[in-house]
Amino acid sequence: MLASLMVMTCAALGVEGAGSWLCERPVPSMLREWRVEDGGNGHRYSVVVTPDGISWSRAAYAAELLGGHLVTLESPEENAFVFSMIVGLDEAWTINVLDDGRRFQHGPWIGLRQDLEAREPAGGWGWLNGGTLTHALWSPHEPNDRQHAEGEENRAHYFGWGDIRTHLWNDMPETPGGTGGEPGLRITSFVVEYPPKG
Ligand SMILES: [Ca+2]
Ligand SMILES: [Ca+2]
Repeated sequence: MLASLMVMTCAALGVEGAGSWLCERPVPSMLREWRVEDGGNGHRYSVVVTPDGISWSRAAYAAELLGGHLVTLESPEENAFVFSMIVGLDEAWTINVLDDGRRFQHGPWIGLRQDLEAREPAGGWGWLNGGTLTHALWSPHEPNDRQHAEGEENRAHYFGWGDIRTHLWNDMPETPGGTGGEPGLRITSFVVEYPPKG
């Protein structure tokens, strides 16, 4: 159902340039509702996979094209629901191996970003919809605002280490693996949140 929604969106908008990647390849995805009767908010969620990698801003733009927004995880329960959608989805994760052999799991972008004027590394984080970050689920030692050649870490995504994918988050530059950045470092997916039906 959602796959056809995406195809329609691309065709209807005649997306070129910035959005053309959406139309160039099939997009594995699923659409799930966090049902009110299950304690949820009635919103629907999908995972969009972009095998060549995608910047946070392009992901946010694409989420709007699809009729939603980058996911805003405003409770631990909502975060757990979304994580249950992505944890087993291999295409949504990439593995980054450092020179010293340590391995990290890089999962989907989420709609969490940092005010550029804020104090580093933990200040000024907030949701795209203006919601405040009332419960931060950072991975241990994150956010660390690790300096990359392509910039500071001011956007957030799901993260893990070794072979473990977790429900916890890491801060990351807007364009991972950008010019001068770490070769091969990519985020290859994002989660879209849609309003309730009707
Ligand atoms: Ca930062
Ligand atoms: Ca980080």
